[in-house]
Amino acid sequence: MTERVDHDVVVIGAGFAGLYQLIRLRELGYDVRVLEAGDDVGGTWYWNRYPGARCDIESIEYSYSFDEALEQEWNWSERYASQPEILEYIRHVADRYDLRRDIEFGTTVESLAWDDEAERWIVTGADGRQRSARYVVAATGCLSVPSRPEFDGMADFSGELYWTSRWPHDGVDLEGKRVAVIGTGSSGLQTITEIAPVVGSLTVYQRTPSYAVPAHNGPAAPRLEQVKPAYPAFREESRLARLGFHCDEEGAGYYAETDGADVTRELDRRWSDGGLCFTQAFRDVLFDVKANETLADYVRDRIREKVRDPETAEKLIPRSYPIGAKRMCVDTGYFEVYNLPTVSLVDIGQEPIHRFTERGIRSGETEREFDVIIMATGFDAMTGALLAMDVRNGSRTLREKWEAGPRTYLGLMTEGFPNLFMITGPQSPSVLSNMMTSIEYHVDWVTRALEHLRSRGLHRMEPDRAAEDNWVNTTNDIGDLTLMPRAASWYMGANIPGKQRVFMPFVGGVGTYKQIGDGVAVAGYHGFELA
Ligand code: NA7
Repeated sequence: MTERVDHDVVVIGAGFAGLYQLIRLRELGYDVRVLEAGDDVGGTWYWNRYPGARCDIESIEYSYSFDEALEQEWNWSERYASQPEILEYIRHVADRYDLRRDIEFGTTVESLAWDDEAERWIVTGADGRQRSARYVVAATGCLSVPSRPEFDGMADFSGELYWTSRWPHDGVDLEGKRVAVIGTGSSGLQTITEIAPVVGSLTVYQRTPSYAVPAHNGPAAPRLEQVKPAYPAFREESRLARLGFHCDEEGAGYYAETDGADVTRELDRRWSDGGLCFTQAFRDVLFDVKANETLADYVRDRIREKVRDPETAEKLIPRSYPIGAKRMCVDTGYFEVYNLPTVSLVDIGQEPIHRFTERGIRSGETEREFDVIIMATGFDAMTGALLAMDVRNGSRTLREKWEAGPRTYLGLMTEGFPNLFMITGPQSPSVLSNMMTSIEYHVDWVTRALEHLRSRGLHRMEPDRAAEDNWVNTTNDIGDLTLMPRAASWYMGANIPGKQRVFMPFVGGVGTYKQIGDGVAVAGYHGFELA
């Protein structure tokens, strides 16, 4: 029989969320164990090492705010940090707080079973080893389980096959090779832009074109100098902002109330600033079809300007969904890549992929030969990592409970599964926000809740059914007010065959969500049963 180790808290995942949770709980004297599938810290930034991988939230915002000394000492080199620099930052934090001694690497959690009598979770790893914990915090990430679409003949392909989300740690030599990329979301765009000048030839297989805004990346120094003297106040503004980072919300009016010249001026201004704040040009972009179309047309015109071949430009122009309803991309010369004589675009809509062959890919009537095929096909978002574990309380499983879509209260807990917390779970702003702001808020909320329980001699917490039902309805209702459900996006679960189509994130904004979450806590955890 294997020996079982008991802890106060087991945290699953050693990315930004898991590490911060460990720091907070350890300083309060909890016995915490972090279980991490990878061989080091970093989560998303540990796995996604593909060429060109980069954050599309600015470095001054996409970093921890809890440690003011760290905030002052760390100097980002670029406005948008690259994956290696973000990973270096996470490793620095792990060293600074000596975190690795409480983390077990190479440990994939397979199951979580609630022992109702002992009021503890039994956590079993893929290696069969068990731990028990009063509380479990799933810091498992929203985009951590790769989606791996199966094409006929995939196993027959004799060249190299890679997934951006599981890129080899020692890199891949692509120089001069014939390369195919399948997928044109953020990962695809970044990969394509980076490798295009290096490879011998590049063929991009596109199912749905993406809207992309230029990053205008550059040195971080000017922003750091501006922000550092008043960093705490800057962070507080981010916590109350709609997206969890600064987007000049006050400067944005309603499209319907703005005259034509001012519309163009505002779009030009945001376009030349660069980044995701372009979508915040007007308050009604996600509600008003006309406002949305105006932004979409603006981006379409920019694509036409950038791509020389009109036929290719038309293929690259998104038309089938509102701008912002799928995750916006931030690019650094993506569209211009198609002006290179070595790059070609295959529209899968016109020329469906039939199968992989020994030498390449057969689509439509054509077989193209490749040395390397790169899959940038995304993730089983938001629920994927939670449901990859067998989570059960007696005969009740989370998989069954969420069959028709996730059900949570505040995206933090789910009824029937006591003492199991989720960081950036479904029905919280998470993927619609600066993840760092959302992560820190959730970790602080969970920490405060555990302290609330401990100080009152309580040790069990669970949402009540009515509160959860209300929250699910609220999230759905707000989602339905927007144009977001009109896209077959991963926000809707639409990229995974068989997955229930439900709009998963809370679209009401980070600031509003914080007010609700704070209010619930202040009201003695209203909507939760504490025992
Ligand atoms: P995304 O945004 O989900 O992009 C995946 C891309 O792969 C997208 O263009 C998909 O087309 C395409 N795809 C997925 N499955 C297939 C199949 N079977 N055939 C052809 N094409 C396919 O993931 P990313 O990794 O790029 O970005 C994830 C997030 O990381 C990003 O939003 C940022 O938050 C950071 P589709 O659009 O579904 O038609």
